[in-house]
Amino acid sequence: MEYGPFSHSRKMKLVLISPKGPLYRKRGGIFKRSLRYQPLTLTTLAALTPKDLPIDITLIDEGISEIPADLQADLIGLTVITGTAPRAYELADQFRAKGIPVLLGGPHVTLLPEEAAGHADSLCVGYAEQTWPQLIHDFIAGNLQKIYRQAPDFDLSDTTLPFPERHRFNREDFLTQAVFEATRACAHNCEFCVAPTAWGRKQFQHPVDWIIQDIRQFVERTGKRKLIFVDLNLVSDIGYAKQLFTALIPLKVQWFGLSTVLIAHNYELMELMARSGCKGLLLGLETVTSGSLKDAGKKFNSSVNYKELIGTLHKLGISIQGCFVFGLDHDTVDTFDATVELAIDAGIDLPRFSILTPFPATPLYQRLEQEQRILTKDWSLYDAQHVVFQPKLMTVQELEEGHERAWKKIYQYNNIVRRLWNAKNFQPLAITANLGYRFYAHNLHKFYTCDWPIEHRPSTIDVIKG
Ligand code: B12
Ligand code: SF4
Repeated sequence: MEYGPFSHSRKMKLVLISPKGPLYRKRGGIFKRSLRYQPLTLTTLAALTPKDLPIDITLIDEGISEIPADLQADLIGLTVITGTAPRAYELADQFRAKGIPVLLGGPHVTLLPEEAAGHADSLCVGYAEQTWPQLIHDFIAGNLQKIYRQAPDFDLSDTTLPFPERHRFNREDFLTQAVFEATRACAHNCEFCVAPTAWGRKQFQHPVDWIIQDIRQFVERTGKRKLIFVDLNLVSDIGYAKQLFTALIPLKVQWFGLSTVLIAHNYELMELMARSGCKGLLLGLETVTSGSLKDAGKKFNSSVNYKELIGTLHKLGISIQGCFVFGLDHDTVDTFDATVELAIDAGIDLPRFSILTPFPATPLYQRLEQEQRILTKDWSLYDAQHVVFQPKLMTVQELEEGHERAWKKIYQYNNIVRRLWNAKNFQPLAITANLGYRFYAHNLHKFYTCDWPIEHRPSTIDVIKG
């Protein structure tokens, strides 16, 4: 559909939506509203919207609130990850049928623009810091292009970039508003990871002064000093990480973030991290199976003794959310119990298990497709909790059941106690978080039930026989 120039006789109504994901497919969702943290994507896009134009912006996180049936909008933007793509397309088709132009952006659109194009008036591929203001100007001028692509030389070094407009959401609706991002993308190249495929391996870094100013203003406005960094790998560039951590010290904040286990090789950095206020780290431990790390293109993890690293971080006052993935090519039915044992023995404060997911366009997806092991392209099942490919040394059923069993076992009361005892972590926050995850573990099957009966899914033997 073609759209003419936007009339300036009234304010333009722009609505930005984060569609609900698989976790929320069941009415009410698995988590209470207050257990979700505020999405940074929408507040970032709101901030980037040109301020010289009369635009009224509404943000909707469908994970916590319904989209009004009578939603009025001149333009709607949807952010799309693979698991939410079917829902995003459904919404986009409905809005377009009512004559409202729709824009799609986000990781899934960046991975599969040709597919997304069938559901949108325009696409934003890659990061939108430069393209979004242009897109809005073009729309108002009646000159909307079909696709806006991140320029090859794009980076985040512009010190005049606006800070995310977190205040646009109701603070009470979220566990926290204190969501920050200093860097994007990661220098590594793990076979299953979306980041290198979608955005390349370049280091995208906001200037340290920029992120510090964003945090300072937030602390002054809200009085809150507990922050989350959503950066995929905060220590991807050690020089940058050191500058950032040093600059955080005077702010006296406490923060939680993500890192690779390679931090084990740099005690000075771990110590600086702790002094800067780090209280929790999410570590991609991935697997205990020898051979699987190589399968995942993550051999660098094998240089680290997980138990020692976790012990060191605990001594520095840093709790660990340890993430494991099941279904790599060397994994067998024995992998589940072995992983649970390691998590208990190492005293991982909060273990998380996912099922290996070949997100489209990643090297893993391409390899499995070549090996004819992709079992479904129903993207709503690409949520890291369903088996969508044929595992090598297990059946689909064994992988799905083993994953669920591992969740239940690691969050049995006795195992929570053993882990936290080994971690010497008796803080109320750790206990509450474990009880929350215990609830999740025991309800996993209810919330992730899919319409693909397990008895109809192929087994290893079927697939190998072809
Ligand atoms: C924070 C986060 C979450 C939060 C999200 C909730 C929240 N309230 O924030 C939580 C922890 C709940 C989460 C959960 C999951 N996540 Co997540 N998450 C992230 C993370 C780390 C940061 C996202 C973010 O805020 N970035 C900052 C913003 C500013 O960047 P951005 O979103 O990319 O947006 C920019 C551009 O992409 C573009 N853009 C984005 N959308 C749009 C829309 C329009 C219209 C336009 C114009 C532009 C545009 O403009 C922005 C500015 O440049 C990303 C990794 C990453 N760094 O991107 C993974 C990531 C998005 N998650 C991922 C996954 C897989 C999941 C889970 C399935 C994992 C799981 N095991 O459960 C679940 C599914 C959740 C669901 N909805 O169903 C994958 C998505 C892969 C894919 N192809 O789908 C990512 C990319 C991580 C990865 N490396 O694989 N996640
Ligand atoms: S280290 Fe983490 S963020 Fe980086 S490519 Fe590997 S999985 Fe992705």
